[in-house]
Order: sequence, then C-alpha cells, then structure tokens
Amino acid sequence: MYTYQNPETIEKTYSLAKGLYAAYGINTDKVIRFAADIPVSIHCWQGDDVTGFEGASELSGGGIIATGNYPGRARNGDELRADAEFAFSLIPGKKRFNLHSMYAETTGLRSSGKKVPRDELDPEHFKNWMAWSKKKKIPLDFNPSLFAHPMADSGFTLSSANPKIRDFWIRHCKASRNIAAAFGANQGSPSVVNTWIPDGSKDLPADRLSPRLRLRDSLDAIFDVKLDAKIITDAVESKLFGIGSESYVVGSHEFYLGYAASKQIRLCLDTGHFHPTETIADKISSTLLFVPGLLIHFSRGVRWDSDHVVTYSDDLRDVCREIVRQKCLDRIDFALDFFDASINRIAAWVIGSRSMRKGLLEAMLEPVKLLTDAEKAGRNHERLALMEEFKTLPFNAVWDKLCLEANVPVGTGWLDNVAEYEKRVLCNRI
Ligand code: RNT
Ligand code: ZN
Repeated sequence: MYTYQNPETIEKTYSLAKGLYAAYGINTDKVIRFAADIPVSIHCWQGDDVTGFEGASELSGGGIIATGNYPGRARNGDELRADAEFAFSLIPGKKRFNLHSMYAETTGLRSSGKKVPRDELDPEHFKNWMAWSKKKKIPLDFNPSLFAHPMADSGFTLSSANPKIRDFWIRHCKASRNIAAAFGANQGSPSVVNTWIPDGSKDLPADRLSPRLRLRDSLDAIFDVKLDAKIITDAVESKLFGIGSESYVVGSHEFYLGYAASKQIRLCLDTGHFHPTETIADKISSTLLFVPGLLIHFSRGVRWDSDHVVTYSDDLRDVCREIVRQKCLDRIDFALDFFDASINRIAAWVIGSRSMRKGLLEAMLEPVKLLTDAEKAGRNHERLALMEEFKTLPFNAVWDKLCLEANVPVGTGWLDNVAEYEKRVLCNRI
C-alpha cells in the first residue's frame, strides 16, 4: 500500500541536498555515518505494556500506567525478542536493548519453575537475554523494578519507614547491579543500570525530610558495592509526580542532582518528568559541570502522562541540538522510555526510535560554527537568521539517504512490513 521511493530518486534528491549543506560547510556523507553510529537504547517494556514475565496480567502500581488494549502484546521472552528483532529491522542506526528485572526468565532453571523473588534474581535468570544479545550484537542495559509488586504497595520502597521493605529493595537493587555487571562482561562494554523508584505520596506530607534521608542511606548501601566501570554505568532517575504521588515525590530532581554529583554517577533526565513547559535542553550544560554524564530517557509528556510515544518534537530537537552543540555526545547515554498499549506496539517502537535518530541527525547537520562565530562577533541578528534558515534545510533528503544506507525502509514503507507482521504474528496471540 505504501510506496517506497525508488533508490534512484532518493540518491538524486540527496545529491542536491548534499550540495546545499556543503555550502554551509557540512559534509552530509560524514554526518550520516556519525549519526547512525550513536547507540540508542530501546526499552523492552513498550513491547508488553510494562507487564513483565512474573505472571501479572497488566502493569499495576508505581504511579505509571499503560492504557489501551491493541492486540498482540508479547507474552514471554521469545515473543518479546522476536518483536524487538522485527522492530530493529525497521529502525536505522546502532541499537541497544533496555531490560527491567521483571523480564527475568526463571522457569526451568534451578528454581524449577518457582517464582524467584526479586531480591534473589541473578544473571542466570537472564541467560536467554545474554545469549540473544551476543548473537544479535545488541548490548543490554538494565533497570531494577521497584513497582508492580506487593512490597511496593505502600507507595514507598527504598525510602520506606519499614526496614523490612527497605532492605528487600536494597537487596533487589544490589542484585540488579550484579546482573548489569554480568551483561557488561558478556557484551564487553558497560551496561547502564538505571534506578527509578516510585516513592511519594498522594497528599501533602507533613515530613518531607525523613523519606529523603532514608532514600539517601539506602542508595549509599547500594552504591557502596564498587563495581568495575568497564562493565557497569550507574544512573539515578528523578521525577516530578506520578499517579498517586501528586503531592510529593521523594526522588525529586534536586534530590538526585545532588546525589549523583556527590557520588559521581550519572543523572538520568527523563524528558517527561518535569513541569509541562520545562524542557531539559537547558539542564544539560549545567548538570554536566557536576556529574560525569547523563542518561536521557526520551519520552513525551502529555498533560498528566509522561510516557507517550516519542515524536520528532521541538523538545526532542532542542535536546539533540544542545548535546551536539556542546560536543558532549560521549557523556550522554540515549534511551527511549514510553509505553502505549493503544496502538501497534512495534509501530510505537519504530516511530519513537526513528524520531530519535532523526533528531540526532538533524542536530549533527547544523552548521554550529557559523552560529557561534556570529555570536562571538556580537551579530546576534545574524545568529537568529541562521538558526531560522537551518531549520528548513532539506533535511528529509539526508534522512532518507541514512535509511537507505542502513538498509531499512525509506519513508512510510515500513508500515507495510508492520501490517504484514501484525497479520501473520500478532493477531494469533489472542
Ligand atoms: C517512570 C520512569 C521509569 C519507567 C521505566 C519503566 O516514570 O520514567 O524510567 O518508565 O523504568
Ligand atoms: Zn524514565
């Protein structure tokens, strides 16, 4: 149904675009290679609405929610891996895959089919994932799961006033770092392990301090175990509010900024975790002065939700431009974080991932030097005029060429592949 442009037309259009960019000193051939080479960590949880393999029928608790019931949710590791592989075939550029601990495969192992408590998980429960990662050359990242669990029902985990609950989650986070370290050793490069907790309260707390003191101490206990930076990168993620934690979130931005700076670990900024008009673009240059690096969760906030499918929005483009302008790509881990159960989940992955890569490509095509030269010379009218002009350079021709080179469908061609997979595979899962 959707026609592919023929490669000849793409090449022709590209060569015209290439000339225009060259006039501003940009070598598009080179940029295509660099932009495709930046790893983006694709989150496994879009594939199954953050349900995991622990026997839950849907995501529950933790202040996050996946709404919708489009058919075809992946129900186990094999389905999730198959769906991810298929999505990868439609997404250009270097990819990683991001797992949560709730995606452990514990049946048939020493537990002999018994549920393994989250605080007893170990790398063995991820051996299918590691084998797949190695075979497909897709490095893995990791997250402890501190939600959708009876021990999280009070709304507090690492900051709970109950030492039993706190200790359970401390053990879980320690176990998670060990699993990430095993991923790192398996793939020969660090696995990024990101800690996000839902802790907070619906209504006004009288004591905002005590939970934060407890969270600090719990994190200290977790990060006191030193692991080799060659195999693991630690990050901590803040949030403004969640469903049921509207009035107070223990792990706020200020909390984690301070914590990450004091421990010299990565700060995770999720684009959906700030006030609706607040963007993280302006936070990059400040935070990077004090933390070793950033993990960015690209997401899209819509009203109260922070997890809509990523689009090629001004927000995303600003963040990408900012990173490229500062030349700090090597200190940023790019990751996606959204979950929409109301549309084809593979399409959601593809749309978000392609938009992310578009943002990176566009940012790398910007003739930054011309902007900074104008700025240094005090010609700010020129700076503004150039910024405006650069927005409408024939970017799409370069994007199409990147897709062509990456051997993935150009334009909307991938929708046909998704329709075919839906019919052949997803519709049989009902
Ligand atoms: C929640 C955080 C967190 C989760 C995933 C599932 O608000 O953004 O990153 O989305 O870990
Ligand atoms: Zn996130």
